[in-house]
Amino acid sequence: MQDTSKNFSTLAIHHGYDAQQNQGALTPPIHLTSTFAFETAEAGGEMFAGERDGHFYSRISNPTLDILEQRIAALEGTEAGLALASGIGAISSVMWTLLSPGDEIIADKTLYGCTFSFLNHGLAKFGIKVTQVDLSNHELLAEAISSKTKVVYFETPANPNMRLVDIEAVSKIAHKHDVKVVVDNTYATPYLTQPIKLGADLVVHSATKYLGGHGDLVAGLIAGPKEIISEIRLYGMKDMTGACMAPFNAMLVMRGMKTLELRMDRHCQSAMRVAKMLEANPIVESVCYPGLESFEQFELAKKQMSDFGGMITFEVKGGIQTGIKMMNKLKMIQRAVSLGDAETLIQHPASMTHSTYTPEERLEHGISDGLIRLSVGLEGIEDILDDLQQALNTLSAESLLSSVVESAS
Ligand code: 7XF
Repeated sequence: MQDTSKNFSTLAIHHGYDAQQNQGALTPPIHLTSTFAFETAEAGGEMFAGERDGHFYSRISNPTLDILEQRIAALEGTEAGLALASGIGAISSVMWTLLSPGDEIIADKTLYGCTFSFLNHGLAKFGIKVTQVDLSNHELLAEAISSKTKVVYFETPANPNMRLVDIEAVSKIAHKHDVKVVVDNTYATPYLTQPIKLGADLVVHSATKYLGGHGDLVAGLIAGPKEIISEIRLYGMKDMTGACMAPFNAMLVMRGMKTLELRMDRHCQSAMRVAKMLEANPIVESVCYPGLESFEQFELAKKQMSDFGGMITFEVKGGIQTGIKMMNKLKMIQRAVSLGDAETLIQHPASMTHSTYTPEERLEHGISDGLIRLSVGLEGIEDILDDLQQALNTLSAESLLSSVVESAS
């Protein structure tokens, strides 16, 4: 449970670890072991029967992961956590635990590409009905819920188009029908939004992103009530996906989380500057950033997020062909998927992260082909702005030139 007497960073740095219990080692040891020796054969049997606490195999639990699990629970303000091999490992372990054939899941209209794929091509194949609705329309949600609905699932902000979902309002509706609410909190992180405090039941993360923060690992985390986390650990993760996290990665994620607050403050500050610069540029058609007054859900963003994050999407005039040209002119900013790293990353969702959707599906799910996604990194803000500006300037010069040529011919 969250220790409310402690500041966010204090929890991220200290929670769940006592150096004096570990020969004074300031940072937690990495328990590189697949199995654990039992004191007696009876003790082993009791652990397997769930009658005695302790670690017995690292696909189920490990002391290094245990600290990370306590930390994510503390940061999300809930009882328990679970560390997994990837974000998709976390999402799939949750779903295999909460859903059975014949059940229904309602997901938001816009989801990260492989989550969309897991739901529609994975769960659906096993007799689970997947319905995607725009969860910012609460009437649509109420209409979609049936007696078979077990889970409501969404990302907020959503990858890639930044749409927000009102966690409090959706949780109220879902709970009236005894439906569990699972929120992918990857974009906001617990530093900006704590879904469980707003009524959600479970939080999932791609810890590959802001929590790890350095682009050097793939990892997933889940947080929620002890009882559900235990079920996910002993069924979804242990038997269904086997997607356990490696102890070395747990150490890297914990190292990243120590500076989450500092990094997020910088990501937010820089993203706001970038969003304003883009909005003011005549070659830019539209910008989506929750901190802009022009953002359609600006009021909800202010209510639900303590700051507005490091992710921006935008479109340039001339559509994606011009957008691709612009991406190729960048000198420092890296053309890469993933997000939340120190490096500023740019990518084209339609051909990259969301290419698991058909073009028709992308249209239906609000993912425009012209969209460009920017993960604003931690470099000097002037250098980020300069790189974007020089790339946009080349487009302006080219379009000016082509209009001169057109008018002369
Ligand atoms: O399994 P992963 O650790 O890669 O996490 C999956 C995942 C889950 N939820 C959200 C909101 C995500 O953004 C992701 C991964 N997204 C990356 C991206 O959008 O760039 C993946 C690169 S293909």
